[in-house]
Amino acid sequence: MAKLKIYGTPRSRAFRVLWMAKELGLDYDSIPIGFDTGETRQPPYLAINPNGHIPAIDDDGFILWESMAINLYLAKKYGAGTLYPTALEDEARAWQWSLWGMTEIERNVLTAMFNRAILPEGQRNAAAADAAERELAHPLGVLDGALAKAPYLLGAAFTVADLNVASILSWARPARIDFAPFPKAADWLQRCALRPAAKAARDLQR
Ligand SMILES: N[C@@H](CCC(=O)N[C@@H](CS)C(=O)NCC(=O)O)C(=O)O
Repeated sequence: MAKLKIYGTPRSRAFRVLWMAKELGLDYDSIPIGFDTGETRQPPYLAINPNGHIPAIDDDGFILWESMAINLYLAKKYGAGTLYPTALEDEARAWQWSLWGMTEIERNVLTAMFNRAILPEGQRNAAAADAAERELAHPLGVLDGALAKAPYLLGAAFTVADLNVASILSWARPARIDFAPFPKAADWLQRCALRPAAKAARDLQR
């Protein structure tokens, strides 16, 4: 059986998959394709992900792209009963939170991060960042409400649902999103970020 390959530099959404691989203790090869080098648009990589985006994985010949789908797959294959829930309803809620992170949170966190931290100062749009942060108030309130009821999104234990949402929200710090109105979400995000596997994945970014 060939070793799992994870495509994408750790300083990209591949971070999410590397965090999952670390949580699961997987043995993998990292292929640190960059998003700013043109490699994602070259034929060898387009054969892996025709969208030209990272991350993607090759799990013994099985190719998969889209960060949330990859993490749900890896968690189910290698972490059933721990990182991946066994009850049908909990599995559905893991999908719910993962899709929610991508559709309700990701774009606005990214907009705030680019306009507050990534773009050269002269190209930043402070109004766009502020508008994105205002848009985030409602979904972050939803997250805070869920975490007022239980320590983690599916209940007592950290699962793929937490990893997927927290990995998207790992951009909230450089985006300087104010979490003061969302104390439960802030506490949860910190607990997720302090996990040894999260730290190990962050170390790959240095
Ligand atoms: N929805 C995709 C988005 C992937 C994506 O846009 N990745 C960026 C890097 S974080 C990328 O590949 N950019 C380079 C490009 O589009 O050529 C996912 O979550 O996997």
